[in-house]
Amino acid sequence: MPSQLSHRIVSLVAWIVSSLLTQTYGINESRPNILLIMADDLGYGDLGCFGNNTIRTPNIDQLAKEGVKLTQHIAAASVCTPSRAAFLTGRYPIRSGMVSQTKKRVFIRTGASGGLPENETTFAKLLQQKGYATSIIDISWEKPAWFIWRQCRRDGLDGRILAAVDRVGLRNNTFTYFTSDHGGYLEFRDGNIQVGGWNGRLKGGKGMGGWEGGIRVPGIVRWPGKVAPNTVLDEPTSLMDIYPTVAHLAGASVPQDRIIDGKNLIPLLWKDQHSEHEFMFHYCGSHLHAVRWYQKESKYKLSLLSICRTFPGVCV
Ligand SMILES: [Ca+2]
Repeated sequence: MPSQLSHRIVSLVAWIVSSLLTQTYGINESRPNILLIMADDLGYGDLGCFGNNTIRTPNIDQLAKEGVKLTQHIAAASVCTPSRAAFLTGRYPIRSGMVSQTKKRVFIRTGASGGLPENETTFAKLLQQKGYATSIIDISWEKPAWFIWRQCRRDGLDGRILAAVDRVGLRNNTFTYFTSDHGGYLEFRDGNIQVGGWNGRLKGGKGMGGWEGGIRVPGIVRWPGKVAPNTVLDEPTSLMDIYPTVAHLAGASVPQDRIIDGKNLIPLLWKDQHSEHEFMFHYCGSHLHAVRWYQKESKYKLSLLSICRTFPGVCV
């Protein structure tokens, strides 16, 4: 394992975009609090509610039971930096320049030069303009980490965040979302033990932009009284969809001077209709590796390149 990766192999990032200070900010009570939880490198098969029968993840399983499980939820990239940039901006990372022409595809440290261009507008900025208070919590810890212990620990942290929402009586007025930034890192091992996540039946993993194991991730939405509990949604959705979705919830408009690739999830969650994503593009760095075409009852995926290595930062 590259030593520079060791400091943040496991992390859980929670964006708490909150209207907790409703009176202070004058936010209409019809606008929900927004809690976004992103796990790092969590594979499609790492959760009980997504088919794992070895690792206990009762808190996230309960969240799924109380909300909608997105089974075709796709990250815009198969490594951290471009995936998170797309999540924050609602745009494919190639539009903002958050992709690499070289084999190095991630920023390892926040102090590195570069980063998200200043003319990009994150969803946090949109919501702040509508009076929301925003916050981000980054929970990281060092490896060791026996994989099952790590996943249970991660689930426990998720549970504490969700319990805190309950404790202050905000469960029913909080839009809660859970996902991972990309698929599990299959080659990350501690001796003979695989510690980098499991992508279930999906082929490929972290670093593989054209294969499902690299880009399809767990997705869960809970909004009591607003979205039906214990529901499974098989329509194609993207992490980029969160951008227009939370903008809609806050009554904000998305920028009109640029293309937003995400689609508002609310119509899909509220009505029995099809995804607005007709095409989804799957890149490895700046190279297009696959295209997903979805037309109502028909689903196709064209794989353009199948040679990929999963080692982070390398894509051929
Ligand atoms: Ca990651």
